[in-house]
Amino acid sequence: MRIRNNALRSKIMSAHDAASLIGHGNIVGMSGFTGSGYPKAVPQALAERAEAEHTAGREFRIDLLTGASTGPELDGVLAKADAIARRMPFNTDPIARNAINAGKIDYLDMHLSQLAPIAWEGVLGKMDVAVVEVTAIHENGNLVPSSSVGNNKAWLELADKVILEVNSWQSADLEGMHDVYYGMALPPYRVPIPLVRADQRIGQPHLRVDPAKVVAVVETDAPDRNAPFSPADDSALAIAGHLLDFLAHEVKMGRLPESLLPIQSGVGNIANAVLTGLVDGPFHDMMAYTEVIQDGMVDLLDSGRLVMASATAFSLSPEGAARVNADMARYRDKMILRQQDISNNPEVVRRLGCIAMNGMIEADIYGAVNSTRIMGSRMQNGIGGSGDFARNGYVSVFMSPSTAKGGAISSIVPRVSHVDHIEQDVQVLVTEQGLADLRGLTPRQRARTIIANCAHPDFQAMLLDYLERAEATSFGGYSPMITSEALSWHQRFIETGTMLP
Ligand code: 0RQ
Repeated sequence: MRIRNNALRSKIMSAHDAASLIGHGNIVGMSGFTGSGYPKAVPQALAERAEAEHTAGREFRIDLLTGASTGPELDGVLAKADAIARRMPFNTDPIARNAINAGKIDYLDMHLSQLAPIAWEGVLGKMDVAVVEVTAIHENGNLVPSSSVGNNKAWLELADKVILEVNSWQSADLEGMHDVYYGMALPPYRVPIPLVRADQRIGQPHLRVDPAKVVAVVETDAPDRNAPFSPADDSALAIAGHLLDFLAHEVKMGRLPESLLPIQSGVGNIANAVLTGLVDGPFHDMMAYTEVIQDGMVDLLDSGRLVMASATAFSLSPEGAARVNADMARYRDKMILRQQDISNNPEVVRRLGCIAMNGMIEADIYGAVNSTRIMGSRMQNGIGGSGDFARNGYVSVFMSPSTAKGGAISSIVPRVSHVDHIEQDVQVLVTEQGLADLRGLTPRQRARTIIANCAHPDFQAMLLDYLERAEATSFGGYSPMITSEALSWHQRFIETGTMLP
């Protein structure tokens, strides 16, 4: 039996009835991080309710806060029903993305470590309702978290009302994998987080909730819905190869131990190719201190090369989820899921010295990185955790194929069209063409290195020509720039569909 507390058992109701407890204009905190651990029934019932209200000529929209991206049964259905007024901190859902770019959803793209503290500060308004998926409820009312922890601790504490979804699809053996830390406070009462190793537990395996706040318990049996796994292409394999050579070189130079330092890795097929490459690499006794556990991370654990993965959520393909669920009792000893204000905490990332490895949309010749806005204006996903790790990591790596849209776009440009990561936060750039180690280089040296090592041959001469003319004519000589031309490649793409002349 998953719901073992009698008082909470008496609150079991349908998703439809639970959704009726959420009102128009409410600020709602929901669970969910990269397609795992999000509520699956109440958001769908809420979307139906919003549609009915709209048909009746009444307004119905909520402010929606989560951990990160969720699934089609949450962001997708609510965006389709035009039920989201304000959304934060991260989204990957295509329907919600279109609404964000059409100006129909007010979207706040935020560092994932910062949402819980900012919510605690009170600047976002009073949270009305939390809707949180859990694996089970204990006799004493403690909650066994599900496949993500995200911001659930904060939402359970901040919301006036709590709706719990108890999902029996989640493995009961998840119990014991989580580490929820109750020592966080706002300044001036903030104290050091006592976490000095990635494999350390500093909290407790359960979430607490005030039972008096729980207004509904909904039973579900539905899978997390993550994108299926796409195998690594040649470009991803080449990027992984360059990065693994770099790490081996750093070990040889004595700048990294043979076990490396705790790795952080984004999602997508490049990240997976890097993790798969590490399976065959020379490194051993590695640990991960990261946001998400993806398929490649599970391969790395199974290989024995990785001994512990600390994250806030799973981000597994359907096959990956089935594989981990079938063997959860074994994985429980090799994985720790923490709340995201710990998994992504700048203090901890800096202390542990994480190797941050993230994807990007584009970088400029000086190494500033755009992770979020296509052509400077169209939101793709969001900064996610990349900023939490990039600024505070021991080494900060950004990776991308050197071109996009079939070669029409160069990922290395004179000037990025939007800045997420300033040049000081970007130490290594990698494309399939090669790797640029930018540490210790001046802007002019960075530009030469990036153009030589990372740019696609179709764009290399154009970039060099721009740099040389900038060096000759720029207003200032520190990071030479032709202001009237800096974004001309983007403008050409917008007008003609290609950055090529
Ligand atoms: O668009 O699908 O319309 O063709 O951008 O690009 O190649 O699928 O790349 O999935 O690795 O995502 C930066 C978005 C890369 C991701 C980003 C277009 C391209 C495609 C996606 P289409 P790909 P990936 C840890 C840390 C921020 C969050 C983060 C991201 C689409 O890595 O969201 O790091 N990062 N989190 O065609 C125009 C370019 C382009 C371009 C790609 N230069 N110009 N369009 N595209 N490059 C993980 C978490 O936070 C959980």
